[in-house]
Amino acid sequence: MNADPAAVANTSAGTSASPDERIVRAASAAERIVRAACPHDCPDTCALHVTVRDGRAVKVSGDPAHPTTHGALCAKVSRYAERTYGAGRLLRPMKRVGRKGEGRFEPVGWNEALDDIAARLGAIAARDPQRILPYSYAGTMGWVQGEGMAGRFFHKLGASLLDRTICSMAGTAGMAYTLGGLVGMDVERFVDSKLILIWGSNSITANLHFWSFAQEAKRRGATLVAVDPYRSDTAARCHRHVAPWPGTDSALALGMVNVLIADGLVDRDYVARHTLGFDALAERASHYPPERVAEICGVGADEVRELARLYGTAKPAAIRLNYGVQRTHGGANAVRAIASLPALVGAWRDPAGGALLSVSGMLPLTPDRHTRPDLVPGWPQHRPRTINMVRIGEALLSADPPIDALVVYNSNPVAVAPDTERVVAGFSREDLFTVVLEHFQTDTADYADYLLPATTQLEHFDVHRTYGHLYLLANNPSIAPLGEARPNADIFRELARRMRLDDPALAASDEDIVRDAIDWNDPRLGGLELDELRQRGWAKLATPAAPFADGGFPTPSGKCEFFSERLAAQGLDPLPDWVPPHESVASAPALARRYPLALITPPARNFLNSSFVNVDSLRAAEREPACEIHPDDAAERGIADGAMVELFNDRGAFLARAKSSDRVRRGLVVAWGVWWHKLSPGGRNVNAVTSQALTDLGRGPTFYDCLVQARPASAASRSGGTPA
Ligand SMILES: Nc1nc2c(c(=O)[nH]1)N[C@H]1C(S)=C(S)[C@@H](COP(=O)(O)OP(=O)(O)OC[C@H]3O[C@@H](n4cnc5c(=O)[nH]c(N)nc54)[C@H](O)[C@@H]3O)O[C@H]1N2
Ligand SMILES: Nc1nc2c(c(=O)[nH]1)N[C@H]1C(S)=C(S)[C@@H](COP(=O)(O)OP(=O)(O)OC[C@H]3O[C@@H](n4cnc5c(=O)[nH]c(N)nc54)[C@H](O)[C@@H]3O)O[C@H]1N2
Ligand SMILES: [Mo]
Repeated sequence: MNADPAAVANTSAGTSASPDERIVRAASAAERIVRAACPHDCPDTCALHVTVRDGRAVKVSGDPAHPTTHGALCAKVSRYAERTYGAGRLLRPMKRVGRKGEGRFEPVGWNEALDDIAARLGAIAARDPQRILPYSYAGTMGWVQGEGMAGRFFHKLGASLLDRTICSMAGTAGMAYTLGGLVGMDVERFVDSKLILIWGSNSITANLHFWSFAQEAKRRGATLVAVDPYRSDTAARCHRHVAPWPGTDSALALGMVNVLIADGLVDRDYVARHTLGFDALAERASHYPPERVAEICGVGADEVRELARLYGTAKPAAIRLNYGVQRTHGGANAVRAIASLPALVGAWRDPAGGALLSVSGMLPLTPDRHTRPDLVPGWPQHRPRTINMVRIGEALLSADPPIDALVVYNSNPVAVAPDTERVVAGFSREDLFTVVLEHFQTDTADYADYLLPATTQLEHFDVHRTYGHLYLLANNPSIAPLGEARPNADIFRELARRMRLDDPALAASDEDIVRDAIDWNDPRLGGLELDELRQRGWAKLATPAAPFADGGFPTPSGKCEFFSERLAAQGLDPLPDWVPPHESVASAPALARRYPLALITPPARNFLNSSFVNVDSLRAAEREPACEIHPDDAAERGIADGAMVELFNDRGAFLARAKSSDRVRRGLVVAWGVWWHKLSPGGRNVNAVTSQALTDLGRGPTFYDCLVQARPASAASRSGGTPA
C-alpha cells in the first residue's frame, strides 16, 4: 500500500486513540473525531471526519488529508448529521394498517415483525423461492450493509436474482468489450492533462472532486471541453462546449475517428502494438464524415473537425466519460466508441492521458466469496430466474411465476425506476408482500407491509468499494443506533436465523464479510490489514501510473479491442456504431409528431438520486421541481417564464416550474430529478414519463431517451390531464 507516498501521509494523527473507537483525535474530554466514509453512490466516495460530542454527531466534514476529498464535502453530505437526526427518521419497526400505498402504519416490536416476515417468506419459499425478489441498489456502497449478508440470505433462499442494471450496465458492457473491464485513469492524474473532455457529465453536480482536479489542470494550462446536450454549470465553465443531441455520442466519436485518420493524427505505433481491428474501425468511421455527423448530432461539421484535431494534437489528452452518455438506446455503443479514442491517439502512454469511466474493476474484488451464489440450492446447475430492476414495473405486473414477495433495501424504486404508473400499479398489488428497510418513509416505503428502521452510516460499521478513485475507505461507527434502528446486515442475519437457514456464512460477523469482499493478499494492497484500514481510515491501491502505456488491457487479446470477437460470436456488431435512440424525431417520427420534445432528467445538485429530497434545507435549496425549455418552444406553447408546466406522454405526466433558457436548444427539455413523488406538485416526478426500454448492451435504463410534449399546467388541469 505504499505506491503513492501521499496516500499514507498524515494519517497517523491521533494514533494514541483507542483502537476500538478509531478516533482521529479527542479534541476535549467530551469531543472526539471519528474516521468515516461517505456511503453514497457517487464517484467521489469521500473520507469523512465525524465530530461527536456527548454521544451525538455534531459535524460531518471532509478529511483534509485524503487526497481526493481534500477536506471538502458537497452540500448534501455536509448535512449528513441533519439527515440522520432529521424529522421523519424511522426509529421503530412498523406494520401497515391502511391500504397499499397509503403509507399508514402502526409500530410493532422487532420480534413480532421479524417472526411474521420469516413466516411469510418461508411459506412463499416453500411454494417457489423464485417468487421472492430482493430489490436493492447503492443507497450505501458498503460491503457490509450492501450485498454482503443480504446477498447470502437471498442466495440461500433461492430467491429470484436481481439484475442490478439501473445505473451503469451499458457503460460496463461498453468498457468490457473495448478495454476489458472497468479500468482507466487515476483521477488524481488529471491535473497534468493538457486537454480534458468531460463527456456526458455535469461534474460540478455529480463528481465535484474530479472538478477540482480539472480546475487545477486548467490553472496549469489545460483546455476543458464539455460534450453535453445541455449547457450545464460544468459546460458553462469549460473553454468549449459541444452540444450533440442526446443519444448521438457514438456518431460524434466515430466522426472524430474519421478526422483523426484523415489528418494523420493516429499513433500508428501504439495502434499496431496494442489495439485490435484498426482497419475495420477505419472502415466503419468512413461512414461518419463530419458532414453526416453534423446532421446526426445537430452540431457544426467544423465543430467535429476542431474537436478531433484538438484531441489528436493535445498531449496528454484525457476523457472523463460518465453516465450521461449511457442513458439512451445506444449507450453501450457510445461508450465503446469513446473508449476507443485514447488508444487511437496513444493517449494511454502518459499517466495523465486515457479515459476514466469507473475504476471499480481495478479493485481486487472477490464477489463470489462475498455474496456466495454457491449457497443457491442446486447451484450452478440450477440458476434462479433473473429480474431486471429497470423493468420492475413490468415484472411486478406480469412475471411468471409471479413475484409474491419483495424485500427492498438501499433503494427507492417507486421514485427512481422508470415508468412510474406501471411501477405504482405493481407495488399496489394487495397480494404482494413487501418489506422495506429504510431510514425514512420514502415513496417506496408507503407500499410496505413491514417498514423496518435501518441505521445510517454514522451508526454502523462498513468498508467501501469505490469507482471514481483508487482508495479503500473504512467507516467506523460514531454514534449508537438511533431509536430501535438496526443495520441491514443484522436484520438479514436475524431473518436467516428465524428461517433456520443454517450456514456459517449467514452468521458471519461484519468484519468477516469485509474480509471476504476483497483479496487482502493482492499485492496492490501491500499487506494492508482490516484493523489498520479502520485505524487509518483509507488507503490507496498501488497501481501503475500509466496502466496501459505498454498495452496489457484486460481483454482476451490483451489489446484495446476496436473490433470485438466476443460480440461477433454472439451475432452482434463487433464494431462500435451509432445506435439511434428508441425515441427521437429521426428514429420515431410518428411518435415525435405527438411528443416533439426530447427530455433528459439528470440529477439535481442538492439531491443524490432520491436521497436527501426529504432534508428540508436541501429541498429548500432546490425549491421545486424545475425544467429548462428553449424560449421559442416555450412561446409556441404559451408557456411563460416561471410558469408551472406539465410534461407528458403516453406513459404519464409530471409538473415542473419552467425556466425559459437558451442553455437548451430547440426541441430539448431538461428536468431535474429525482424528487420524491409525494413531495412533488401533482404527486409525480420525472419518472412518470421515462420508459422501461433498455440499452443496446448491458440491459441498462434509457432515462434520457424519452419524448414528451409540454403545456401550461393550467391548461392541463382545464382538460383534466393533471396527474394524480
Ligand atoms: N449531486 C449529485 N451527485 C450525484 C448524483 C446525484 O443524484 N446528485 N448521482 C450519482 C450517481 S448514482 C451517478 S450514476 C452519477 C452520475 O454522474 P454523471 O453522469 O456525471 O452526472 P450527471 O450530472 O447525471 O451528468 C449527466 C450529464 O449528461 C448530460 N447528458 C444527457 N444525455 C446525454 C447524452 O446523450 N450525451 C451526452 N454527452 N450527455 C448527455 C446531461 O445533460 C448532464 O449534464 O452521479 C453521482 N453523483
Ligand atoms: N429519471 C431519472 N431516474 C433516475 C436517474 C436519472 O438520472 N434520471 N438516475 C438513476 C441512477 S444513476 C441511479 S444509481 C438510481 C438510484 O436509485 P436508488 O439506488 O434507489 O438511490 P436513492 O434514490 O438514493 O435511494 C437509496 C435509498 O436507500 C436508503 N438507504 C441508504 N443507506 C441505507 C442503509 O444503510 N440501509 C437501508 N436499509 N437503506 C439505506 C436511502 O434512505 C434511500 O432512500 O436512480 C436512477 N433513476
Ligand atoms: Mo447512478
